[in-house]
Amino acid sequence: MLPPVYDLVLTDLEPPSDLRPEETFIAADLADAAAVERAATGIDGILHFGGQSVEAPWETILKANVIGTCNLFEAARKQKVRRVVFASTNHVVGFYARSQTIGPQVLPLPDSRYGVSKAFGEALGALYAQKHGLSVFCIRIGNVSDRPVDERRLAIWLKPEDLLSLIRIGLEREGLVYEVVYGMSDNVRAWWDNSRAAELGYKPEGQSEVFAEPALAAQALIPPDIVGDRFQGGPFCSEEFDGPAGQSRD
Ligand code: 15L
Repeated sequence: MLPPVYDLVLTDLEPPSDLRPEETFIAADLADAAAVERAATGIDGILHFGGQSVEAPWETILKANVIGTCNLFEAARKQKVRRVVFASTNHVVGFYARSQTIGPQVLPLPDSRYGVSKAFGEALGALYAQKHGLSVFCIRIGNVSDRPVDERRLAIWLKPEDLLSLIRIGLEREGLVYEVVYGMSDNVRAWWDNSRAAELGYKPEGQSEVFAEPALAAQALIPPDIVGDRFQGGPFCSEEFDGPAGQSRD
């Protein structure tokens, strides 16, 4: 939990059941530009974690993650919000092979319509940072959970406390214009070079290797996935896959 230095205004379609007395809630659909702008009024920094967070039909992705993210950045510009932390995803680069180590500057290779929409959000953030002076911090989140639950998650796990550290960098780091970092803990099996995050002050405390034994035991019970096991995005790559199975950029 963030220390109480922020007044939190939460927004979603429905109020959360665990809303605290000190938090304010404003109902808003991301696809409703006027509602999003109302929610952004008087706000210093936005954590954009809303929208569709897994694969879905185009119609859903378009409304929640494309139109919704446009509305979000436009509301931030009009209301002079200084900072946006954008929850991006590892699925922007899901079709890189697990044998590769990639940094944030590689070409996007999305593994899903969802991944494409997050690549769009990152690009939109760059536009608003360069053209309109917002500070935009994109976190390509791996998997946030109490513990990594399978072999893939040993590489991409993000301890919740480490996500908070990254969010604080996005909200508080001086001079930040536009950055993309990976949202992962201190994982020895990582596929990502997160040195830029370290330069910005990120010191992850979680170590996925502590959970290697149960995660690998759980993996042993999962049927092999000829495509998903080869690529970083896992099952997001194999879902609807009908290309040549050996194709990759490595
Ligand atoms: C994501 O982007 C999803 O939001 C999350 O639910 C997980 O599926 C995660 O990726 C993952 O790759 O494990």
